[in-house]
Amino acid sequence: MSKVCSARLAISILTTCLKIPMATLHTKCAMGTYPRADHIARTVAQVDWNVQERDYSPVDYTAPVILKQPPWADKMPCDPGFKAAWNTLDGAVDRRSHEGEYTILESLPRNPHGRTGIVGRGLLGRFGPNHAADPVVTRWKRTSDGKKILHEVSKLPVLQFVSILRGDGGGWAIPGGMVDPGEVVSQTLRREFMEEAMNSNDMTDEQKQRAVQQITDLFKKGVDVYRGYVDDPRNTDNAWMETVAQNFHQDEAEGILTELELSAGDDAAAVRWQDVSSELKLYASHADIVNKTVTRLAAHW
Ligand code: RP5
Repeated sequence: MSKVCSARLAISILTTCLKIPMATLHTKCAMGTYPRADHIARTVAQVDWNVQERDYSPVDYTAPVILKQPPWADKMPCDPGFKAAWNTLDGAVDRRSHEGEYTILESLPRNPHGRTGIVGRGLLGRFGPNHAADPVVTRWKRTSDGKKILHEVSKLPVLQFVSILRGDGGGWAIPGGMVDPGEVVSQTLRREFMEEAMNSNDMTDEQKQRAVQQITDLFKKGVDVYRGYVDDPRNTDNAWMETVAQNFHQDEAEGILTELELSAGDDAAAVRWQDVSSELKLYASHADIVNKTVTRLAAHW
């Protein structure tokens, strides 16, 4: 096999491994009421755009916070100043999707994973993909004398990851956040972890310097575990979340994680090391992302 062919094969195997099964990827954003807007209910009989749903009448909803046109959001389509270059890097705004090219219908992007019961942007700032980054920081669960704890049934080592309680009522989650225009994902991963899981915004200069050093060391060895669509309850037919999730696993030998001083900050209401298993109930499709990490590290699930 030529070098080019084997490189292509490796990329395609990697991309397949990074995917989450379609069935679990579009559930939370296709049912129930919209976050922070109980009066907005989703009614979706057929998620798949290829299956006709004659009576499909999605609610048009863009949250008041977005209607105020904050700098991080697109203008309203009716605004003469609104213009966007879809499926490409549009100035500093990345409008490309990890899922491939998305369809434009009536001048607006269409959710590549199907119907959501809502048109407009809901709580999301951008039409099309809204890019986030999720740091999955893990360690092995250990006894007080340092031995790895094996699960009594699976006999596999139990993993722990740093999770935050979202301040918006969304529950426990990976401490991820939005990629700012022009920001590279590696920066977002560090920034969000430091803000949400270490409360870096309230640190003294000296504390911050120490934390930056720790995180720089730990985040040197990130491994991609997922990139693509997120089953985020804020998704709509025209706006959706996508993420790049990387695993930062620290083995005891290097000792950095044991010293991490976790403290909830920014949008997080609490932070903790959480045992990983199939019982995990996390925000959006974060449990699937953690599961990718479990597979990578051959941990208990
Ligand atoms: C999720 O929303 C992403 O996976 C990421 O964790 C998060 C980003 O949104 P905010 O936490 O900034 O609201 O879809």
